[in-house]
Amino acid sequence: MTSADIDQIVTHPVPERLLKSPDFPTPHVDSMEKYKAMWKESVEKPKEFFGKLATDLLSWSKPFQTVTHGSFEKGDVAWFLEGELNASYNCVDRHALKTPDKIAIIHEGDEPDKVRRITYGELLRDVCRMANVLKSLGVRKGDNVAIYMPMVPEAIVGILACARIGAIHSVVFAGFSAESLRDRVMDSSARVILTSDEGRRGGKNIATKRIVDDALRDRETPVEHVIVLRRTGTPVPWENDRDLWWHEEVAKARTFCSPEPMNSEDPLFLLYTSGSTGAPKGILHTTGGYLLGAAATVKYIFDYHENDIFACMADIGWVTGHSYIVYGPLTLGATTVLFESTPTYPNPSRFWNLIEKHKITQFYTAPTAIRALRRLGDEWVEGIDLSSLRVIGSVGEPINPEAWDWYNEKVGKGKCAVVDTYWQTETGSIIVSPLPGATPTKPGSATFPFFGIDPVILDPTTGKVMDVVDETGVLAIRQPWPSMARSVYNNHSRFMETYLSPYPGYYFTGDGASRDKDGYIWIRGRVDDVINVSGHRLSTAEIESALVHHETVAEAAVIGGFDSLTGQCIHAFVTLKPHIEATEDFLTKELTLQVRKIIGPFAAPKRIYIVNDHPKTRSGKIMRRVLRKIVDNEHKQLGDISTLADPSVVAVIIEKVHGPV
Ligand code: 6R9
Repeated sequence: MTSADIDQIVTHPVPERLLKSPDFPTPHVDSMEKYKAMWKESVEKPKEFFGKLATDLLSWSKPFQTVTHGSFEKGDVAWFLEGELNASYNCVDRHALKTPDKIAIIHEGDEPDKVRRITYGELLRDVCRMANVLKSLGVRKGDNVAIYMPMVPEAIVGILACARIGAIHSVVFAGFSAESLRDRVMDSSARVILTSDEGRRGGKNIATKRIVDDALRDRETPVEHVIVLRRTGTPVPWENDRDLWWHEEVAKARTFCSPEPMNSEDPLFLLYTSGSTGAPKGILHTTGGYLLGAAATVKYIFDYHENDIFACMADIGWVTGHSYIVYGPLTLGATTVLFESTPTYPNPSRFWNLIEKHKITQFYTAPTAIRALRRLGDEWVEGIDLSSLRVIGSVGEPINPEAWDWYNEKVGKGKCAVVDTYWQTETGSIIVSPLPGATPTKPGSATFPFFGIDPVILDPTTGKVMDVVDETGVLAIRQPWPSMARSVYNNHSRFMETYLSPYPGYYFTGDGASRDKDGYIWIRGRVDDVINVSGHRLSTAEIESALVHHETVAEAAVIGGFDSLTGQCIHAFVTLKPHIEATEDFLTKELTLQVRKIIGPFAAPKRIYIVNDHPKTRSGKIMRRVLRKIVDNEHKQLGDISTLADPSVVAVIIEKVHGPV
């Protein structure tokens, strides 16, 4: 969007209904003045602000003395230093003790009539049992456990059981291939994997256990045990000295396990994510700060009140699932919805029926789902009672104003707060977003920083703060906040190089952004080699490496092109080794399979072009910028290509992509 486009955008005031209706609770922050005052205090007096918030929202078994310590320069950020707490105690016990019969999890199964409701009392027993199973297998504080599971309540039980005994969980999205799973298991030295016989999604069975078996086959791995949940009952191969049935093990276990007191800075989990270069990074989050960020954002950004039904549609394999299905809502004692299916199964009314059936108050999904449902037609959302909703959220990629308007009008009926929430795996929780009762919104803008976040837009070359309206620079954060990642697992120097060294004194997000004349922040997408397909974060380097692993491929260049449904899509340009005799059709199929096998189905390129050569500089660097312009139909404005070693390559590639001119 250009600045002229931004000027056309209509500003939406806070919906009257949220502020005035006797049927709704008063928002926690109900005016822009209040937000501004709170934000100012949070960045100017973080010790007071977060010290109080951490005492209000979390239960500590030993109080902290020092609220915040360390700096970006030194890379030694720490929060609530001497404090001790346990995340599972905060998410389960304290609510189970007070309101054991309150529903903690509503599980909406793949088939709409399969609903399970789990109370806090039941959750406590289940978590304790699993924690005891892990202990009986020798898992101790600081050990790693991998979780490769479908969207079933036991996945949450597994996560919280790890947290209870101080084991570090590493959830791997169940769409990742065996090879990706193996890489993550090896990097994190996981001793145990939690999985299921199969998963169910959109009416289909997914062979979860088989992928785990493949990941562990023929290699020395650190994995001693695989605990298998029976989800579908389909028979699966079994390794007697390694595999254990979940139901058999928990049946033997005691129903109480005391929570391990953890230092605020003890690791809570790892979550692997893609960056511009190299292998995926195990982003490390610690206990106190992370939990506070997750809980505080549910409270303020989703304006959570007791008795709300909170529904986040993400997968638990992504950070959004961690913070907004599990840790945020459960820390506050909320009822959280766990959705096993897809937005279109058995038909495109599924989300809306879900809201109506469970009287959901906060609903959180991704722009790609909103765009897909909008395309399928309004009839799927009309006539369904969505009046329980107060806040509807979007996350994962920039939301285009058309999709925002549709979401606001058709789903929110113009009466809900729409929160476009910007954040990352590394930030732990939302860092830029409107607040429902306070912020007038502009479709496409994530608006203003959350408490404790002091964002700046830097000139990418000089690293100086840009105080210019509507000019895009790189988004950086000026001071530490509680839920930021502390490190990359076993690779702190990579953490420093990626986030803290590029612009000394700042945390670098990797996203481009601008501010408009009213101070609203507009996120412009990644400035590095990360591609965002349907909100899934992929690195060009990873896909290229999967392609060149194929025996026919000499070199590969991968770029993100524009896609009206998925935001971006993957285009791969591949050169072959000499004397390859296969047809293009055969090869493109082969190479697609190759990427699916090495990374996972969601990383498959939309188009693969077999080319004779890449546009390269004289020093041999592939100019991806040129490929990007060709794919996005901007090859008339290629800019300066005089540095290319062989400019004639460009015409050949244009013809390949767009056909003969
Ligand atoms: C939470 C999550 C992070 C990247 C991030 C940015 C993009 C996320 C966004 C958004 C524009 C939003 N992103 N939310 N861009 N507006 N509201 O998605 O984490 O998977 O680590 O991806 O996603 O590019 O840098 P993660």
